[in-house]
Amino acid sequence: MAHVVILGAGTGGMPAAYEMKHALGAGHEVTLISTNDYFQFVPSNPWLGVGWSKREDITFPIRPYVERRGIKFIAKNAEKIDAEAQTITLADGSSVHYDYLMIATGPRLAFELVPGSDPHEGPVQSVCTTDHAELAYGKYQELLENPGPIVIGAMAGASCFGPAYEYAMIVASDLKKRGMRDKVPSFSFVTSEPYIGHLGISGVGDSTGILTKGLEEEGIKAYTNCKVSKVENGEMFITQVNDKGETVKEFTLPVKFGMMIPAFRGIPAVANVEGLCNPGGFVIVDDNQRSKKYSNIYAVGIAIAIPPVEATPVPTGAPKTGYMIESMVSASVYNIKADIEGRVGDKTMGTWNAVCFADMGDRGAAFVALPQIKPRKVDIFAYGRWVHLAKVAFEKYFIRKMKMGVSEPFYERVLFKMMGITRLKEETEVEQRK
Ligand code: FAD
Ligand code: DCQ
Repeated sequence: MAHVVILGAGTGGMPAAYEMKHALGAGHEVTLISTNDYFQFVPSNPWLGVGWSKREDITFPIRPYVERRGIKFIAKNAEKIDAEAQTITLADGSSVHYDYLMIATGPRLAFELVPGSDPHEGPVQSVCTTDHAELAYGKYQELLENPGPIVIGAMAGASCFGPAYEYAMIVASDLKKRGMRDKVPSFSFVTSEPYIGHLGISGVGDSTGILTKGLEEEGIKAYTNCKVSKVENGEMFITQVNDKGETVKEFTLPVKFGMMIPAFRGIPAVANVEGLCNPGGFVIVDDNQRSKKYSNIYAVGIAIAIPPVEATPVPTGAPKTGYMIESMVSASVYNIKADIEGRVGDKTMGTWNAVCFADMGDRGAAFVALPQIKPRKVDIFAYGRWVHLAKVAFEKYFIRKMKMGVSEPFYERVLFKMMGITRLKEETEVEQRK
């Protein structure tokens, strides 16, 4: 009997636990370990940051749902992984032995790279977690009482740009609804991207045109190729570079309320494993999601190292979006099962299709970028009210799916296949990844 441990119960880990248990059945043991005892639907966190959603709308307790499916659940932070001994030490000093480990620990938010940018320290907030988004909402309410300049955007080294645009647009939309847009003296969008709509993937469809127009219509002034060096006494210190990376301007922007997506790094317990990770603490995996160093460790989601789509003047990374993560999960589950069953050489790879919904207020943007690196077979950026409605529906659908304990229902597979999007290479062209 093999024991598979899935570390991290987020967008990757939660469906991974269900899929792994479903694949292995009663003959093997699956344990899910995660810091918090609740699941959060991360893509909806920006909504909490303006009070459009509440914690209870997008979170639920993990234990009853996974236990019903025969998965063991431990709500504790993993402090250390001993890859040689195959054990994980938890926050209370207890340890868990694994035969296979799937790492799905997501990002560590690297606020320390920009002094003064920690949401607990100053005006710059985060919407990356439910806790942070609630804190941001508190600060936003203070802004509504006493309006001042707003700065939203993404730090140097960020890879997840969608939520920066989302949050800028929903804050603008909320201010308008409250009749307060004109009380805000300045509203800026400061990003490390070389141009608006780059999104860490060299743009997709007309993302540049649509997002540039969207920011303009909301009266948000955009600054690209920017590196924020610190936030101090209500000022954001910014260095702007040209396409060669040479400094062209150093300036400050006043900020009463801000939200900047930080650079991500790997979480400490994973980053500290000898030979497992790149310098950023992201797990180095092969085409089959397996660690290049430890053959019984797999990794999915933000926790893995993927190269940037292109080098940019201010460093940026490539995003890892939901569908791509689910494709990594399906591939890992397949490969772990094949390995447990001794089917040597039987392995598969995820398609890593970049498909995403982003909400922009009463409208939204959806993109499909296959593959992530140009030239692409599919390159669509769609904008409209239907995307806003689709994202709202997707949140309900995903949360329901995570309670029911299914990872990719039949109709979902059919629907995606109609759009030419699949999770595993057998079902589509391998070179989509290449
Ligand atoms: P996470 O979902 O972050 O899960 C990691 C889990 O590991 C967490 O539960 C965490 O508590 C746990 N963990 C961490 N450290 C430990 C430890 N030491 N021990 C035990 N457990 C640990 N993608 C889209 O496709 N569409 C979107 O609209 C979208 N919106 C996004 C909005 C925001 C604000 C952000 C930040 C990202 C968004 N993404 C979106 C990108 C991506 O889909 C999400 O970041 C996604 O949650 C990443 O999944 P993950 O499983 O890698 O990590
Ligand atoms: O898992 C997903 C997820 O949560 C992390 C999202 O965040 C909201 C997503 O957007 C997945 C799978 C998605 C993708 C949802 C399907 C988008 C389909 C877009 C079709 C566009 C055609 C132009």
